Formats: sequence, C-alpha cells, structure tokens
Amino acid sequence: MEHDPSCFTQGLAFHDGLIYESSGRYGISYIEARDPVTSEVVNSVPLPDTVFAEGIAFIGDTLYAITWLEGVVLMYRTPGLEYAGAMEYSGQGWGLASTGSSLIMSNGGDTLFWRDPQDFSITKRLPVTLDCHPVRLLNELEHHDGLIYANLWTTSLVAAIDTLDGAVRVLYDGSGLLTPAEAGEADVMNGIAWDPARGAFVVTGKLWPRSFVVVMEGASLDE
Ligand SMILES: [Ca+2]
Repeated sequence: MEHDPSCFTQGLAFHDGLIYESSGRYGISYIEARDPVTSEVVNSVPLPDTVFAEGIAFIGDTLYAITWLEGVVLMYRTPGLEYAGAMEYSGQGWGLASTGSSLIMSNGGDTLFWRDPQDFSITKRLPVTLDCHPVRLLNELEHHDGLIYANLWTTSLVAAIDTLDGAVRVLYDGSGLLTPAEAGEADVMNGIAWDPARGAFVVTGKLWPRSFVVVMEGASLDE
C-alpha cells in the first residue's frame, strides 16, 4: 500500500474505517486520517509547533496523542479532529495503544504503563522480558487479542507481548519488507495497526514509501 514518504510515523491506528497516523518532529507534527484502501487524506490537523507528536490511540471517539518530551497528551474528537483538551504526565512519551477502556503507553524503557483515559494516571505497570531479560526501547504499540505488539526502536523487530506476564511470545522481523533501495531512503520501521476490516495488521515506518498488510503468526511477517 501507498505510504507518504514524508510522514515521520510515530503512531498508527484504525478507527471507524479510517487509518489514523501521527507524524513527529518539532514544528511539523500532525495527525491525519486516510481511507485505508485509496490512501486519500480525509482529515488532517497540525499539532502545536512546541510539541513532537508520538503515539496515538482511541477510547470511544476520542483520539489521544502523546508527545515525546513535552509531558502532555492532546485529545481530539473524531471524526472532525476538533481539539478536546490536554492532560499532563511525567517522563517521555513514545508509543500508545488502547484496550478499548485503558490506554497503554511506552516511554522508551522496558515497561508498559496502563493509563486511565479520564486523568491519564498510571493504573498498572508491566515490565517486558524476553527469556527473562528486559526488553528496552519499546516504541509504537498495538493491542490485539490479549497481546501488545511493539516496535523495538532502531530495529525492524516487532515483539508480541503477553499482557498477563509481560513475556515476549514471538519476535517478528520486518527487515525484508522494503527493498534495499527503499530502505536506504527510509528511517526505522515504526507503526502497527490492527485493521478489523481486513483481519490483519498494517505496518509501516518513518519515511517509508509503502505500508504493508501483514499476518503476524508463526515467526515471520508475510506481505
Ligand atoms: Ca498502533
């Protein structure tokens, strides 16, 4: 699938038949909604110049957008993406996912934080391990069917994490998705979204020219 090669992908999530994506960096951060089949932009909203957009996730019709170093989560109402307020938190913001009732956040460390969508307070902490060793640099997230899928920053790996004990059940390798020429122009893999219409995941990366519909079962990513 087509992907805007200028999009510095920090968050990716489906909502009501559209695919939403956040793009980072100071002064040019934005969130946009696209038709997942035609890639046509349906809606787009710039973020304040002072924030670096990171992960996005939905609770009901509210889109939550965390920021990298600013300690603020911005809220927007769908489908119009009208600004709906902000809440504060401590520390860095990297990835965000939704269980439907709770938000799950990463901050670049080895722990996932469940947060209350009403006040963004932490309700649960889950250290992530692979063979009993901490897994750091957890980045973009997606929650599906009892697992949290996490991009591991600087790699093309996606960890499927058990929400009960934090153990990585499977590591998927997306390094073969882009051609070598495409990969040379692109930044790291980042962005995972469960598409209920396709019954599959859509994955992409920062400045990637394409996104991919993938099935993450077994030990590899299949385009
Ligand atoms: Ca996601």
